[in-house]
Amino acid sequence: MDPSPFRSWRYDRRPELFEGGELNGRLRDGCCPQQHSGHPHFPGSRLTHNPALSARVAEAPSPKGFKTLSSAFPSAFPHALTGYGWDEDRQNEFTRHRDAGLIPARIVAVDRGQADVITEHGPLRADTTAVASPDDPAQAPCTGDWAGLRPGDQPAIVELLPRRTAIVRSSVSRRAQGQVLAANVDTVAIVVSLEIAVDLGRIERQLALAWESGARPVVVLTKADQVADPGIVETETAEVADAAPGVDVIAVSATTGEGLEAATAVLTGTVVLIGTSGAGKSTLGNALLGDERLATGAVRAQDGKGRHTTVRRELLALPGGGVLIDTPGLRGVGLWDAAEGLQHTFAEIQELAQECRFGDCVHETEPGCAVLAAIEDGTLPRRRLDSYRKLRRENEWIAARTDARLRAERAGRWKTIAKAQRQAYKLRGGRDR
Ligand SMILES: Nc1nc2c(ncn2[C@@H]2O[C@H](COP(=O)(O)OP(=O)(O)OP(=O)(O)O)[C@@H](O)[C@H]2O)c(=O)[nH]1
Ligand SMILES: [Mg+2]
Ligand SMILES: [Zn+2]
Repeated sequence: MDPSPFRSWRYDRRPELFEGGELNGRLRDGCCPQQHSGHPHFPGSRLTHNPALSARVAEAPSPKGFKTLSSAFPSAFPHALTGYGWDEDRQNEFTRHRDAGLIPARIVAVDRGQADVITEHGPLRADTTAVASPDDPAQAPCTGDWAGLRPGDQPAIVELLPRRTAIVRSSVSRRAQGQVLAANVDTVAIVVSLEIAVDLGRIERQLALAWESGARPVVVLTKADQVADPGIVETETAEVADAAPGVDVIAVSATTGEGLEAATAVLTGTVVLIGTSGAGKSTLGNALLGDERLATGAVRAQDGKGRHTTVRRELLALPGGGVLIDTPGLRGVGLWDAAEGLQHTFAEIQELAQECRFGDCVHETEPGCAVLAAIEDGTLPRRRLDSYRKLRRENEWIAARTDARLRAERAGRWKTIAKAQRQAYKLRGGRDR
């Protein structure tokens, strides 16, 4: 066995490669073979990699089989909404709605029965009653959705176009349901503050969610100016990069401007900012927008936590193309059917597992286990395997819970049918044998 097949993923710690200009240059040179097309990718400036291994992962189909998106919105397609991600496929998809008198609209923000949307005639507020989905929040209109809007005195959204990607987490309610955080996203920026100790497990959880969505994750470490020693920023970036194979990890400071050029280069298409309250999402958003459009708020002095300043998801056009979705701070992120997302998140463990002697190895005590051997020789941190196990267990638990609910619902339906049959039988005088 190759002594450390996943060493290839390790972050290149050379500080000179960490400058935005260098990163930009490398990206333009085509070091990233996928050109940020929604696949895992390997910008030459940040990761040293084993080409064979990278190619295998890079060629993996997008999680969930979602159609992958182009890195920037196609500018050649002439349409008033091109800057918002409208493209030729969408245009073709929309023909029948256009014939029915509808116009395309992208949902900017949703609140009780209404949505702010952007259309070819500019921004509008529209009714969403026709597309409400009280029983399944995952089907309800969401920021980033493309919709068919009936124009007029009382504009109304009457159709939702199929989503190409969707970030889904399990809802906080007791019913096991998926909740969509944002739709039709190309890049998920996982925003993490360097001001407080970095929680790798939480980043891995968000990476699983992001990969599962079909979009491309990027980790942005904010407030680099708050870390006194630049060496620490470098070490933390390297640590996070080790926990995020195939993902760009960029340290930024909205105060000094450090890393913002690099961030702009990789945050392309429809970008959603996710992370805990106070991580600096809206501040980063303002830096990318070049304008103080988003409200920001101070964090608590004692623990560095935010005060949930952003209260609704909102979509804004970025000056260099693409759009930005800012979101309220996540209190917790429950996984939702994220099996494939977990495989991407723990890609090096999947690679190692292929070398295990037994196909069904669970990497606990089996002889010839390549995963345990990697832990033994120090190339795989034990924490990674523990984190993978924990998240996989959680994912299986939520999946089982969902199945149980579906089974119960089905049983409920059968009960209703059986009851109706019994009533019909009674009406016929009990002679139906
Ligand atoms: N020094 C420094 N402070 C920052 C930086 N980025 C954000 N902050 C501060 O961190 C605090 C929280 O920033 P926000 O942008 O409001 O955080 P958020 O993630 O949007 O928080 P919620 O909207 O509550 O989810 C604010 O006081 C910002 O000024 C940075 O790069 N450097
Ligand atoms: Mg905010
Ligand atoms: Zn094994």
